[in-house]
Amino acid sequence: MRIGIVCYPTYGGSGVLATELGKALADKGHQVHFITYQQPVRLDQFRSNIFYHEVQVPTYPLFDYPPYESALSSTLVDVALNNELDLLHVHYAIPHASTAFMAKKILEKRGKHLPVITTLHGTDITLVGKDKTYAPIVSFSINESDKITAVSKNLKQETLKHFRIEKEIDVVYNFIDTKRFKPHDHTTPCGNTLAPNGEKIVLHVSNFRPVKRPLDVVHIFKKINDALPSKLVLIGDGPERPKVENLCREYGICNDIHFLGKQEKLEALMSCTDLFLLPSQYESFGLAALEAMASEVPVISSRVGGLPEVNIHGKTGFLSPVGDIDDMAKHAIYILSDEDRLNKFRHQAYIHAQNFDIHHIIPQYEKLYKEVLQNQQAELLPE
Ligand code: GMT
Repeated sequence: MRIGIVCYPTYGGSGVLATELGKALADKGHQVHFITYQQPVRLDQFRSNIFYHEVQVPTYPLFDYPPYESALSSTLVDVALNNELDLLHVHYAIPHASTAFMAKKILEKRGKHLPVITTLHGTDITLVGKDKTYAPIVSFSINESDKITAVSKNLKQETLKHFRIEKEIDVVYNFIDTKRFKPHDHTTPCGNTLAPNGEKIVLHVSNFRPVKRPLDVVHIFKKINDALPSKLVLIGDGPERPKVENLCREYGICNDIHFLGKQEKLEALMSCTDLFLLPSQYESFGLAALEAMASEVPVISSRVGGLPEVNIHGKTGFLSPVGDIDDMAKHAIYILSDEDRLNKFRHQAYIHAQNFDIHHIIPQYEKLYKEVLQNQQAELLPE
């Protein structure tokens, strides 16, 4: 198949997922065309069957807001025609689903039918999408998609709760490449560098937006650090980071915290970690938690959104109410304070993560693609 993929090219989970999906489809022989405003972060090296089309957004003195959606729609039309795309798979509803709809309509006028699959990722529904500024276009463009998928059962329910959706939503879970994110390797040098005296290493990875509650991470770590020798590794960057740094200073624990900023080779760092913290206000799924679990790292998270579908309480880690720092710290100390217990949680996290192996999930997307193409052929046949 010739597949167009539209996503945010930045460090967010939806862009990561879309890029990994495209790479896996290309490895299976599909021709994959990424259409984004910059090269997706995980599209970092040459691979056959992958093409990248940059969306150019011309500016003009009249524009306070350059019309990105128009530029994207026009690029989609151009790429679809010139590369004979069979379908378009857009990730994150805003503005990708509505721009895809516009492109589809333009293409219809030119005699080309281009089915659109929309994958909902999270805040495109739960935060931004349901804001009344965007809600009408979100619900319209979701309903106009030929297939809709959500990355967890919870996100499907949230979508049905907030929007009048007239179509079936298929749940297709996020996935990980278990060859890339794999078990703890005690010989990796990063452990020695980050924790030279054998301290336990606690990790948090996010874009440091308020929804991730990164301040809770520091509060939880302070309690862990009071109980046992430990280091906190923070990966990512975003608006809450200055507050996080201030809190470390207030607590006087900056020497035990490593701010590593944005990192591309996450797997190397995850593999030398002992525990992953994700105390978010909401997560439709929590891809970073799954990557940690596949690396044999147990997870302490909030009990919210799709996290209970990923992190199994008492097995792969623990879940606590949002903001319950004491409970999260208690669970973290429980896991970290006993080596046998830690190893048991590690193993259970690893085993559960295998359910989300890329090889189980890619065929589910391929099946949906085949369905939309068959439906389209059936619609085009004369009665
Ligand atoms: O919605 C966002 O926060 C952005 C989005 C992203 O691009 O990172 O994250 C969402 O999609 C990820 C991939 O499907 C999920 O793993 C995240 O849980 C989800 N984030 C939220 O729901 C807050």
